[in-house]
Amino acid sequence: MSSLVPDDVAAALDEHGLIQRGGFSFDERDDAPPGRFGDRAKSVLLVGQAGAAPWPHFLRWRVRQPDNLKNPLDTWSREVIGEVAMSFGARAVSPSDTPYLPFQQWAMRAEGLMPSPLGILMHPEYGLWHAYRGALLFDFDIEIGTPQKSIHLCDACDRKPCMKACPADAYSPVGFAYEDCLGHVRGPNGAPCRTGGCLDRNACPFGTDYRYPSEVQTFHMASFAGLG
Ligand code: B12
Repeated sequence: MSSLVPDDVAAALDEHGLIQRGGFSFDERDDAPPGRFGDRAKSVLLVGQAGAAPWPHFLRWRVRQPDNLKNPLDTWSREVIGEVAMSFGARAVSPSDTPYLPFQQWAMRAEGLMPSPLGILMHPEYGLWHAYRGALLFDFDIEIGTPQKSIHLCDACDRKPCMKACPADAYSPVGFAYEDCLGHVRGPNGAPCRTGGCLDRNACPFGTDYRYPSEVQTFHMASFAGLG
């Protein structure tokens, strides 16, 4: 298959503020999800965002939707990525599809990323300010280079401020204390998290040019904490 496919996909995604986040061909050992016609997919191309670039595109779409629409960002992502998938003969999947697909494992393989102490993958340029909005599953191999091994910024970060800013100490080396985080965010002292986003994530010194604006952080926190 043409090596132009990923570039063409990238151009189509760009119209929505989305970017192509690398990809790979599944090998025999992979538990590959079904492709467009139900057989095991041959390859995957990840779709995501750097910083809050899709936000204005999402907002323009949002004003035309009912106010009470559930999971609007997921709905928008499925709609636009679904259209791109269709025009390239792929099947679109979402990070919210259940059973959950291993998006972070795919991303580590596609872009050579490693997890930060928070569980969010650390990107050498975007820091913690990036995410995945979907993936395209192809029934053929795509020609896409193996990612270069990038430096893992957390290795050189001695102070680890991301482990010290949370008032509920929700992130620790043993994992993420989901209930403690939720209790704090929803509680009387949770206003800074509700309006400014996760304090630990914001304490990271890397990729700050890509930090989501507070409007976007408020939106994500409301959806995470069921406040919307
Ligand atoms: C369920 C889920 C959660 C759960 C539980 C996480 C968990 N313990 O696994 C909860 C609700 C706690 C959660 C929270 C958040 N999540 Co979340 N989550 C997911 C989801 C939908 C499924 C995870 C899963 O089980 N995958 C299936 C397994 C088989 O795949 P995997 O690749 O092996 O999964 C890895 C993760 O589970 C990871 N992991 C384990 N514990 C935790 C904890 C956190 C906080 C994170 C981020 C990852 C993580 O380790 C696994 C092995 O590599 C993924 C999307 C996806 N499909 O993966 C997003 C995902 C991992 N989350 C993401 C994010 C950004 C968050 C938040 C930081 C922000 C937000 N969405 O509001 C919050 C943290 C809250 C805060 N303080 O801000 C991003 C991470 C992007 C990145 N750059 O790496 C993902 C990929 C969604 C996306 N659209 O991009 N999440």
